[in-house]
Amino acid sequence: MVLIGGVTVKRTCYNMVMADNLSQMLQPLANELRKASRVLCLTGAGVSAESGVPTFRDSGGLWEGCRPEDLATPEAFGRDPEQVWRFYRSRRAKLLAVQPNPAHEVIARFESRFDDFHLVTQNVDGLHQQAGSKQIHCLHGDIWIDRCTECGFERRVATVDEPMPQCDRCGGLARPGVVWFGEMLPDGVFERAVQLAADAEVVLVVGTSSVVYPAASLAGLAAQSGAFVAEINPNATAFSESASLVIPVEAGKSLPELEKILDISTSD
Ligand code: BV8
Ligand code: ZN
Repeated sequence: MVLIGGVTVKRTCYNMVMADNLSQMLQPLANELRKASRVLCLTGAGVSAESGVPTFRDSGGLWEGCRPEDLATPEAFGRDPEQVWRFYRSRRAKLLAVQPNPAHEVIARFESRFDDFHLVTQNVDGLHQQAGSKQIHCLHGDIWIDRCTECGFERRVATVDEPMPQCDRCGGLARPGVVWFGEMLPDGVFERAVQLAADAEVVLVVGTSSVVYPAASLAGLAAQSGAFVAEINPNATAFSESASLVIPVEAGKSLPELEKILDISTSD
């Protein structure tokens, strides 16, 4: 059974639930947030979708027509660095033309609304940082970092000019500063995220298909630790049945509405 917007429905009719209004669906989440100090937001590519950034697995997504193993693994880079850089350069070029959307902006403002708010993101696009999020933990790195494959030297870039960037320090070939499949996550980041998930009172899981591990284990850990876990995603995911509440509405619509509800109650 899945609780959607306060209505318990069998999973089979998940997509048929027509919520009479978004505000009513969000009430249980708003009630939990009003009482909470420790709030965690876990995001994936879907939070950037309304900025015009393609997700990975939706139709028209980044993986459509290609295999992650051919573009997002150390082996792929070793085999054909030129092809991998073409993939990342085209993503950087798209990102230069987009802005954070209202979902990123609400999440950034939540930092000052709750005593202890943290954002853990799988995204590498930098849009949360552009929207002002500071309490941010990046599980999969940053697409705007070039990291030398020889000496490890890192530099932040803001343009897309060099086809195969060379290290400023040793001239070695650079790679994008992201975590590829089969690679460990940056030291300590996941461990910190586990602690935040275990301690959180309320967790918002926004815009992720919950298929990539270990990131996808965080929402379940929070639920098992007693947190109220709300999933904000127009589609069912691998986590939906474990959520305390599912809001089947885009993040760019549901998060501003949630903030409005919380503002009303604080102004009462
Ligand atoms: C690891 C960065 C330990 C780069 C990414 C065999 C060998 C080795 C490892 C494994 C193995 N088998 C499994 C694994 C683990 C593997 C894994 O999980 N594989 C999966 C495919 C099964 N994980 C790893 O390898 C990780 N490392 O395990 O290290 C280790 C090491 C060695 C050996 C053993 C263990 C590293 C994984 C990191 C991969 N890097 N990206 C880059 O960006 O190019 S993955 C990439 O996909 C993202 O970073 C993200 O993490 C992941 C999932 O994507 P999502 O963000 O969820 O996006 P998606 O498109 O899937 O979904 C979007 C969602 O948004 C949808 O649900 C949609 O409905 C929703 N949506 C759309 N619009 C909206 C919306 N929601 C709200 N509002 C909207 N408007
Ligand atoms: Zn170097």
